[in-house]
This record gives sequence, C-alpha cells and structure tokens, in this order.
Amino acid sequence: MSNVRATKSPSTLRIPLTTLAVLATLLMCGTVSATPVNLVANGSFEQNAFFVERSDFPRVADLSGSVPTGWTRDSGDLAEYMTRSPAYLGLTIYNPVDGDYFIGAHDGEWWEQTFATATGTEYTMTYSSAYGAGWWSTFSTYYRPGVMPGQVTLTGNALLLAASLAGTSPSPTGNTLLDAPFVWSQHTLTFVADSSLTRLRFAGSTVPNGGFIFIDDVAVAVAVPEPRAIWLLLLGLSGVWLAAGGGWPRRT
Ligand SMILES: [Ca+2]
Repeated sequence: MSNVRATKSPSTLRIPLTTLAVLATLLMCGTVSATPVNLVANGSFEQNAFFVERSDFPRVADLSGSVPTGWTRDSGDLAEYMTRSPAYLGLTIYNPVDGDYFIGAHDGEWWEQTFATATGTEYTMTYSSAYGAGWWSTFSTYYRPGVMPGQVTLTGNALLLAASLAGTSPSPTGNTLLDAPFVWSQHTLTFVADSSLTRLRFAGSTVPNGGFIFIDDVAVAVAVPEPRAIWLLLLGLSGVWLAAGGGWPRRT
C-alpha cells in the first residue's frame, strides 16, 4: 500500500511554506504597515506659483488668480484658496491642520484634481475638513460661517463615491478674531477605481448661505491590509496546507 504523503511533490510543499514565510517576514519587518505613496499632488495645498490676497477679504485669494499647484477651480473661478499668514490686525485668523495654506469653498464652488489609478484596485482617501468662514474687513466679522455640508466626490468612468463634506463643530460667527477658531476633523473613505484616471472634487454647500467648508491634508493611496487581516490570511493558508496533507514539520 502506497504512502500518499510520500508521493507529494516537493514543490507542492515549498510554495505554501514560502508564501507563509514571506508574509510572516513582512509582518515582523513592519513592511505591511509602511506609509503608502500619496497619489494626490500637493494635498497640503502648500505649493503655488504665487498668492495674492484680496484687499477687503484678508487671506482669501478667490479673485487674484492664486491657485494651489495641481488643483483646478470651478469655471466660476471663485473657489477660495486661503492662508493663515501673514497676521491680520496682529492676529492669525485661520488654523490649517497642515502648513499655512488650505482651500475653502462655498455656494457650490469646488476644487478638483485627477490622478492615475488602476482599475479594480481599492484606495483609501484621507482628508481634514472644518466648517469655515471668511473674515471680511468691510464688515469686521466672519462672513458666511459654515452650517451646511458640501460634498466630496470621486469619479472614474462612473461615480465611485459621493460623501458629505462637513465639520464636526460650528465655525465662529462673531466679530472677534481668534487664533484657532476652526475645528478640524480627519475623515477616511475607501473606493475602488474603475479606470486609469480618477477625479477627486471638494465642493462647497449648494444651499444659499450654507457657508464655507475648509479642506486640508488630502491623501489617496492604495489600500493596505491591516496586520490583523494578514494574520488571518496566514492562518487560512496554514489551514489549507494542513488540509492538503502538508502536516507540521517533524523532528528527525
Ligand atoms: Ca495646508
């Protein structure tokens, strides 16, 4: 009577063992948790050719032609590009979460960017947002404090994702300039690309007087399995291997 285990090809045993060894090594080396490449260019909005603020609307560059590198405005050319510096009346008005510059749209205005993707691949997008406002020197008060959400969309051949774009706390409404008046929160979304290019758009509220939405620190990267998922995969592969008659290594 033949021994089934003895007839198993050595290569059949080597493949799963190699796979397990590679995955275990990745886990132990921390490779699976390495920071992925950000597909969004200038997601911090810090890069630009120039920035000219409006004389009556400090720190807002919606009419000056100032544009963050890599991003495109709506055809109305009014979506705001904003900065925290220099100080106005001796005070810092805004508090971006990443650097000095950020974007702020309202009244349906938007900023967008298109980046390369691979069809069928899952991506993770992170961004920070806040209900915003503009400081208008003519009124000496905050202008159009954000109260209604805008929308963030990702579009390939079809619409891949549409989500609310909002803050977690109301923006200031008074006439006192504060150093850090806007409450930022980070958000994470996932999507699966259906083409080689995907367009990301941040749009302000279309509700009249819905107010500003501030956005900063945007990143899109290939979704990385959590370490727990890798361990579960290892466990599953081990089970398959044992079920196939691989057995545990024996001492000689
Ligand atoms: Ca920034």
